[in-house]
Amino acid sequence: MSQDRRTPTVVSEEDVQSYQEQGYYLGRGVLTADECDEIIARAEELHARKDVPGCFSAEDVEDADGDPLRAYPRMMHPHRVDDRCLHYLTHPSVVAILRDLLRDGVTALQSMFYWKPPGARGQAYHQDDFYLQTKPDACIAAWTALERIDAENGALRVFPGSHAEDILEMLPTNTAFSFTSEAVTPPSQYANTLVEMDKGDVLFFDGRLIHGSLPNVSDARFRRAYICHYIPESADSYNHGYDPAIPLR
Ligand SMILES: O=C(O)CCC(=O)C(=O)O
Repeated sequence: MSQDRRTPTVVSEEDVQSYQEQGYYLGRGVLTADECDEIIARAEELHARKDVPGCFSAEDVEDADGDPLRAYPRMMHPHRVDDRCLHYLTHPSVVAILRDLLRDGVTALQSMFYWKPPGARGQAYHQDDFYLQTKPDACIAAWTALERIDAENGALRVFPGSHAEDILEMLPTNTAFSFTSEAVTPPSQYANTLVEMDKGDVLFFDGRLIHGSLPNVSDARFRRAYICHYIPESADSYNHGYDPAIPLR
């Protein structure tokens, strides 16, 4: 964890301490309903234009073969093709909380939009820094609920305190339940907790926190989320496959 170089401005000292101990902080009502609706509208436009490079093809969407995630694949880095998605990656309310939790400046590395339509599989347990490889301190996720999210439509499960672990081995997992094919086995001392969220809530979590998501078992509810990753300004190294990085100070 970084030295305490900054005094928190929007998050209480208790909440910063809890983030350091538990590995996550749930910010309630960080974005307004209108802001969430704007992100969804931008995603709908990109999806209609099939205009997020490398994410999905017209054939996938038109010939989904019963897989809701082929019709509605996650979109990677929409901020690179859409100015409003860039705005939300760098949203002042989100960045202020990130700075408080990290007690450092931040650099944005990634945005993703998940539709998670009815019937979609979840994502198996993992640690984000398996991918982002941030050192010496972890990256941080800002995971925004764009609508009500609960056990039925595929909420996140996190293992409080598990960010104390190093990066764990990823092993093959059951792809009937997860759209990713590898997972970590959470050490037995950690219990998981379901994170229910309302529209506009943002879950901030440490890149070493073990987490994953449930399948969406609802009949008709999507579970749309805007998911962004950042690294501390003081990071010595990270996976440069995520460049170009956007320093936010
Ligand atoms: O939103 C989800 O279903 C899982 C997302 C996740 O675990 C991640 O982005 O690291």
